[in-house]
Amino acid sequence: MKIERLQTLVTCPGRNFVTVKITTDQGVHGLGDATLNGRELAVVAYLEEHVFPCLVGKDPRNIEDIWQYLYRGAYWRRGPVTMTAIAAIDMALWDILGKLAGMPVWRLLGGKSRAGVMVYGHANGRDHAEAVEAVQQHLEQGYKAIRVQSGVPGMDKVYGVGKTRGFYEPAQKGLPPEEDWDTALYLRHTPELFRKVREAVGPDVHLLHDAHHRLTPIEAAQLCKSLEPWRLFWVEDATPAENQEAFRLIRQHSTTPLAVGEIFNSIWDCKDLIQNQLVDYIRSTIVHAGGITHLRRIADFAALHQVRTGFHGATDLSPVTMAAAVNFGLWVPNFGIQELMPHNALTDEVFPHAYRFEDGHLVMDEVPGLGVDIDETLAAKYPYERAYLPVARLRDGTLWNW
Ligand code: CS2
Ligand code: MG
Repeated sequence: MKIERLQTLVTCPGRNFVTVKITTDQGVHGLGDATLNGRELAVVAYLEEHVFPCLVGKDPRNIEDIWQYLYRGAYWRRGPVTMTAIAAIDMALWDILGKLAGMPVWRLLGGKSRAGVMVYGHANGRDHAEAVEAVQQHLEQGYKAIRVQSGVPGMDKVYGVGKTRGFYEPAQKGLPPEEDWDTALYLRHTPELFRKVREAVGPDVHLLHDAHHRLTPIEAAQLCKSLEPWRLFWVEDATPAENQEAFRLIRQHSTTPLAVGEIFNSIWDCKDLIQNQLVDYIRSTIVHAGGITHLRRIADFAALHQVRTGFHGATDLSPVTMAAAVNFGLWVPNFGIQELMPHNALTDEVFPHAYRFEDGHLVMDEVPGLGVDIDETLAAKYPYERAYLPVARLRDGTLWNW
């Protein structure tokens, strides 16, 4: 059996997605997500110009060898573009293998460890009252875990709060929008948000929050300590993680659980965080961290240190990644939680899939492969439109972490 054709399918049903389609000489095809929000065409070029020519004729069942070939063979290792490209190929090969075996990928990985994958939804509001209301709406929809973000008086835009109620898509067409950030205001108002939410929902609902890389280590320690009375499930991206050691300072001041990793692209980005117990959940995703093959290594390493998975699941990860994440989440023994920002209806139409939301979890029918496909005719109706994530500046104009 040989790889006969490799394609990138770029579509924009409300936001850009890049999908790899690999077809074998026996007509079996597999899909992989190659979407890197704001840098989509860099991955397309990496795949089409440098990866695809090397893979034609290879046996698609040799997933590990192809992974090593793309990782070591490039000479230049790691980075979001490279590891997203490798991830897309890897996902597509697992999809093909499942179809050949007549099994879902979760069964190839080792079968089900749970019936469904607990997810957390995004409740956000322009002020605390709207945020509390959004949390209650998510409870009515059946969510057991809810991320809560709100506006901050004195700041016109804050991460995680959409212009319109509910749906929040950070990438915007045109050049990167610029947003202000004021850490002091955020630190002053966030504990009060969670006092109100906890008061409204009681002790049993899992509440999460994303600080989105905005704080210095000591500011992150202050935030996490101030949130302890409201017993969060986690605070995410409390401080930028290039310096993994920075999390030790947070740990010295707070027992609020920590999650990090959605922008990581290899085990090397999180090795020290995991082995030193500096985090509780690892958020690296299948689409940005080298695919199922590499995420399996990260998850197994994390399991040795009682760190659990908490994979990223924003709208800029396509239903192909979400299908792979549900397969992975059904199997992985040290599962923690899966993020779910539902895609818009058109995206779900472009990418028909077998996972569905049920009682706060994602469940999946037993279908061969990843359980997702792409309607190429419909996808072609929505061409790529350049879009960027915003940038943030402090009040004095300093370029900061968005
Ligand atoms: C966020 C993401 O979902 C999250 O936790 O951090 O929405 C992130 O801002 C986007 O995925 C960036 O593309
Ligand atoms: Mg995040």
